[in-house]
Amino acid sequence: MDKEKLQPEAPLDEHSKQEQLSTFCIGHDGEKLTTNQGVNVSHTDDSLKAGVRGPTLMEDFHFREKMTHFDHERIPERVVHARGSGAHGYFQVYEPMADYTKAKFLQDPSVKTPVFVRFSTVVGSRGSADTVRDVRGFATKFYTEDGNYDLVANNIPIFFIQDAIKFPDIVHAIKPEPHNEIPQASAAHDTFWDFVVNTPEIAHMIMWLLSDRAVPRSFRMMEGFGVNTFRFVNEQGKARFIKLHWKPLLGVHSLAWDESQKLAGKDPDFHRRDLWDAINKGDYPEYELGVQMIEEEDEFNFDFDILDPTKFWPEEIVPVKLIGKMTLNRNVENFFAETEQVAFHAGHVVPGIDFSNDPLLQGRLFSYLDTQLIRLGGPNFHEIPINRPLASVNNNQRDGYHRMTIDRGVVSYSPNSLRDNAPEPDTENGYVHYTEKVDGQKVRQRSKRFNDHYSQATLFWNSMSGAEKQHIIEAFHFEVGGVMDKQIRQRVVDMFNNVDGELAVQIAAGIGANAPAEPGGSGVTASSPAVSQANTIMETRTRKVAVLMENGFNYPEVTQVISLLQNAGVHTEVISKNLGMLTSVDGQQLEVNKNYVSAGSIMYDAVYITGGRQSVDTLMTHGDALHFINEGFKHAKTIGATNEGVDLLAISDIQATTFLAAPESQAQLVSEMGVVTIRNAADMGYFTEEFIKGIAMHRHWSRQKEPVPA
Ligand code: HDE
Repeated sequence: MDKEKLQPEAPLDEHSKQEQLSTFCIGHDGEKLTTNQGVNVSHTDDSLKAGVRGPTLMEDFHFREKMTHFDHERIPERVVHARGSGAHGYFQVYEPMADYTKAKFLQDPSVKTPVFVRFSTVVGSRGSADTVRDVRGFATKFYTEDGNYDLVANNIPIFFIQDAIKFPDIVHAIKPEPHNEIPQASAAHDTFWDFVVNTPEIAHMIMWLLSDRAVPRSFRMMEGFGVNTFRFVNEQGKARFIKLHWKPLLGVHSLAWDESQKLAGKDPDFHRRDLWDAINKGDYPEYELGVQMIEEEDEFNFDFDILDPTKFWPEEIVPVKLIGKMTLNRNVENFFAETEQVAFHAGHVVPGIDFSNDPLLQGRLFSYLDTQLIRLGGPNFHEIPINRPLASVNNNQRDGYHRMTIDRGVVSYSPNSLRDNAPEPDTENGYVHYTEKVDGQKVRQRSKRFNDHYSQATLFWNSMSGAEKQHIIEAFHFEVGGVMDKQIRQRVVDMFNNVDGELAVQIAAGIGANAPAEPGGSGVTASSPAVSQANTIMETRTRKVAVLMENGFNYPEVTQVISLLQNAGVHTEVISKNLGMLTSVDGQQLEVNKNYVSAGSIMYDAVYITGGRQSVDTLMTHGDALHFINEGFKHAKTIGATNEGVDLLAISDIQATTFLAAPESQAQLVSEMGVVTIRNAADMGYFTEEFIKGIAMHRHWSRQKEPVPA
């Protein structure tokens, strides 16, 4: 009898998926051009014609094939999360998790389980900009020895709605309006806010969506949240409710809203490029996997329903246990083959991970498979290389569009005797659904325990720093400012008065609406410090500094600063009016990385102006250099200048609101809200140390930036 396996079983390691993928890779180097039938082609620049000016002939099979293939090159983009960026890596658990789950990839700290991650925006089309205000997707496929496990997460821990049946409605409301397909990748329009004011359960998610979380600095600097409640089940069959989280080692950081809008024009691929470049440089993004666990018997011991996806479990109440780390260390070979064709599914689980009755999750379980059938053209998408498990696949499923496997033998049914009943169910290690007791009437209703829509929205608001609150208010002004219907605008104010009275007053002021008649609020006074980005990890590693200079710069000065920055893991780029080489006072040369036309302060975390009389005198005549400084200051970035470089800050608009080192000061460092200057100094050590501290703080939101134009 035929007992061959479809895939050989080999010990799984970090490289297993790469090895499997490489069997499908083709380079074409040094090869002759052929048709898809392998026939060599002699000429591809002219079609076959009847006479040099005559009509093209149907007989030209090369032309027909080339054109037909081209005509069919596109597949439907994802209905949501269309724009994405992928990367490979591996995951390692810190210690065996057997007490909680039997999932094999969570047992052995020496095993590196291969993973593929796809980050995405939700609303925009495939070609939309990366930096728009939106939720970010953070989907991870673990190729485990027990089969594929997908953790299909977002960078916000809760969701817009409580029941998946509302998903088509919310997506229709937020997508561009159907009559004119405006606006692209934006919630700032009538249909979305019309849906909002008619859907109280959305209030909490709107608070997160209008917060800094929705404009991340980098995919490398955002959290991931599985959102839905799942279960861990151990070998003894004991289950616990869980929520899974990714925690970036670089902390959680965001762009300024003005910056993200400008980046959408200057570099629409900002996040994609950032991820790609970081991996190429060896700055591998790392995230710890965290789990929150609730015992089954504690299911009803919280003042929120643990199955309600519009609620998070505050870390202060349910601590996050960090159980492993993921490292992304390899870019894709081919975007379409990997990032576009990867198919995630919230229902791809392995033994040890199980579902809950969260009504949003239940609906997701249907949607993901269904959407892949249309997007990837049939039921065999699991055979596409990026989707193939490393565990062997054996079953009696057959045929269908694009079937790759050649199933041997005559048996494709069970039970059978012709093949000893193979492939046979694995009664020992096969997946067994958790035996949860379910009892109820068939009803189209929602639990009353899901009815509190404002308490956690207030909790979130209470947890924000002053700057974060200000950003939320400004985001309301922008988003609701884009709504034409004045009634809807007024209803937004009234709705968010349920969250916080002062918030509602502030929203009203910016959108031409009336402040609420009655002071509002939900009565919640508690906060959850863990959700504020003011309390995140502050890091310098992988940050980017723009160094502004021209001919006649001070070589020892700038090279000392650059090398000290590099030691702290900070990258630098030299920006000047023109590309090419710049010559220092003492005849040394440095290459320019970008000119003002191709770069902008928005692409960097900090700006540094180095000394050298001639260099700074030239910079002082460049409006672009002054704009660079004003804009960087406005976006609360760290700004540093040494020696003559301080003169440039002194004629920029920032001098009105900040202290700078005075011309006569002798090597005295002045550091104020992220503006770091020193004059008459030869050693840059002290300056750079302070400059690095400023960069580590990410942004200096509390500085006085209102009067500075940019
Ligand atoms: Fe998704 N979601 N979703 N979603 N989702 C899709 O599947 C859906 C939800 C998430 O990079 C679709 O392959 C329903 C929550 C990510 O390929 C679709 C509901 C969370 C991605 C779908 C939700 C997510 C998707 C579209 C219940 C965070 C991108 C294309 C209301 C935990 C995966 C596709 C990738 C993609 C349905 C809610 C995350 C249509 C019905 C909650 C990261 O199947």
